[in-house]
Amino acid sequence: MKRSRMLVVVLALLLMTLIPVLASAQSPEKTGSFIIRNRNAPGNPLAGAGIAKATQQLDTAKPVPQAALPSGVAQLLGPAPNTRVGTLLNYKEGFEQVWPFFPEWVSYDADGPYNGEYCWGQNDFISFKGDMSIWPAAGCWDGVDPTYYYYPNDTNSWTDYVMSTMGARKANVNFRYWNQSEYGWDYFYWCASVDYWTWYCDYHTGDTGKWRKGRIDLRNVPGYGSMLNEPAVFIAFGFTSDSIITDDGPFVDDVRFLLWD
Ligand SMILES: [Ca+2]
Ligand SMILES: [Ca+2]
Repeated sequence: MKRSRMLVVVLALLLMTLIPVLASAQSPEKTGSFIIRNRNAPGNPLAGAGIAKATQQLDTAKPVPQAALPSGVAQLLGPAPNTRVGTLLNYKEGFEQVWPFFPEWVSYDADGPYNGEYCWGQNDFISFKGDMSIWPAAGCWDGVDPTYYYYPNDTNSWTDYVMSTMGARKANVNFRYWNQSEYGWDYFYWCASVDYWTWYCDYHTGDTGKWRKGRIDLRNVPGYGSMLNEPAVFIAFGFTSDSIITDDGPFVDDVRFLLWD
């Protein structure tokens, strides 16, 4: 009897010493590429939680060879000199002023008022620079403050920016992001599209643990190729969550659009 009680005590002590070890274990995270077709169609199975699930299935699917990238204008012209900063466009958005503003930026809930109407909006919970950043549930009718709330379930929140890349030999979108989302189920996306229909995206799911650099290189968009010399290129930040378990989610700041001729 005494011995078994001792065993329980020893086991309990062992568990208590393990708790900090488990707590300090690195949170999982993952990035990758994903193509979203017909993002905003009503009833699109790839909307909201559907996109999250499809992304998860993609991760377990066999790798499919990507189509050969079309030879971009940039390849013909060779590397652009890197000494001039954004000769065609040098637009920096730190979300310190009123945002979003039309017509360049839109922010919206892709499934409308279903499950509440949330979209990207400004917040001062955390920021990379200045006081403000954007967060996918801070805007629109049901928007909340990330100081007090996690992102909602079934989020399908997007913000799109449109610009021309005509005459550009090089075009980058650089930004900073900080994400803490349910690993494997809730996804932060950064995407580019030339038709507002098919979106070529990179994603992050899990915990960055810090601010991280993100980039869209429009000379070489994964799965598409060059988006240079297009009258309209759409850039999107998106966030989708499934129907259970929430967290802090993604914050985006210090977005810089740079186009060189
Ligand atoms: Ca800021
Ligand atoms: Ca979730």
